[in-house]
Amino acid sequence: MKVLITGGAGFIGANFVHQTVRERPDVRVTVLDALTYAGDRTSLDPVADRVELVVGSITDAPLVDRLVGESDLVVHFAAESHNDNSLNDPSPFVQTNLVGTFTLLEAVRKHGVRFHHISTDEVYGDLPLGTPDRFTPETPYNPSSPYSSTKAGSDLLVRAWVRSFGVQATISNCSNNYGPYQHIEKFIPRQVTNLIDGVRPRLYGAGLNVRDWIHVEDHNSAVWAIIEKGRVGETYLIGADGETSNLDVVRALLETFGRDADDFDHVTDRPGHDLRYAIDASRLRTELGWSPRYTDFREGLAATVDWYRENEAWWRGAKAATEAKYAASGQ
Ligand code: NAD
Ligand code: TDX
Repeated sequence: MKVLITGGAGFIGANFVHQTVRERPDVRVTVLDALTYAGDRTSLDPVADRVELVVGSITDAPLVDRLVGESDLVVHFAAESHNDNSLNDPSPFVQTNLVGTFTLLEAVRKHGVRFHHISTDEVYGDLPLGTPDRFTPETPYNPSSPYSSTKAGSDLLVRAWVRSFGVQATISNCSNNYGPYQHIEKFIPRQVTNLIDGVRPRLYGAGLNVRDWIHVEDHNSAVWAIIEKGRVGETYLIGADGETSNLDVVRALLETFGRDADDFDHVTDRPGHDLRYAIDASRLRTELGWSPRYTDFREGLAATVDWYRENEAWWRGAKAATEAKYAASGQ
């Protein structure tokens, strides 16, 4: 089987490529990635002999048409993915997340290729703090940021192409991922690399916002379960019951580094900051028999800290510029 993986040089996509090469010797992998600031070809070094990397954009219709025409399956990870960036400049989010997804859908429609669309729980907006409510596939869309609204729009394009054109597609909406190869602009790797540098972690606002953390390996095993066993046209929510407040994440990291529990700073809050995400993944567990391997968040976090300690060469080059961008927003 020949699989086209968009965004395969980014965080989740690169981990998906590694997992696929490791566990599925019959699969031939082509990655289409524009290598934006968030993409890194060295993330594919460990599997370079098994993967063809095409550097290009998912908005390039002739290129997308050719690559999709040569594939049996497209797994679509490519996106502009960071909320804070979308607040500074939404334009690339509209281009990549909406126009890029449209371009892929037109190609899979023409060539009759199976499509899996990777999306986020942020399309549902947020939940109140301190309630048992969780997102389900029936929760109405209510995105808050330019990032999440363009992801919501891309999901709706997929649904329409399924219904109107009979495209063979599935969608997954996953909660917050952590693990190796995540860009250091994101919350956990930003604080981990700060702590490696002896810098205090930075919490937006009071730090009471809650995210439902899942290890990237578990997200990706769920994606394969959906591709192999999921019903076409269906939406699956992916989550591993990992609800934790940002404050508790920072406290866990401080403990791992042997630092005082209050050794952090509160900084300017994110405008429109979603309060809480929580996923009800029962469809995935009961229908598809999926379950996560990383059930202890503390353990997964400690392994992730070790990875950033051991792979400083991978992230060091981006650290100063990333922090300069945050400093300009008082964060
Ligand atoms: P990332 O920013 O680390 O990687 C995105 C990749 O897409 C990069 O390699 C980048 O170069 C590439 N890319 C960007 N624009 C492109 C374009 N126009 N053409 C081709 N490639 C392009 O993102 P991530 O965190 O790995 O997220 C991957 C997917 O998973 C996204 O669709 C995101 O919405 C979704 N998702 C992420 C999370 C999370 O916690 N990170 C959770 C749920 C869903
Ligand atoms: O320095 C920080 N301090 C802080 O308190 C940063 C960078 C973030 N935060 C907070 C904001 C969020 O409440 O931490 C939480 C997580 O922030 P991000 O890592 O930026 O993730 P989030 O905005 O929740 O979105 C992530 O999960 C859903 C991914 O970036 C998205 O791509 C995915 O769709």
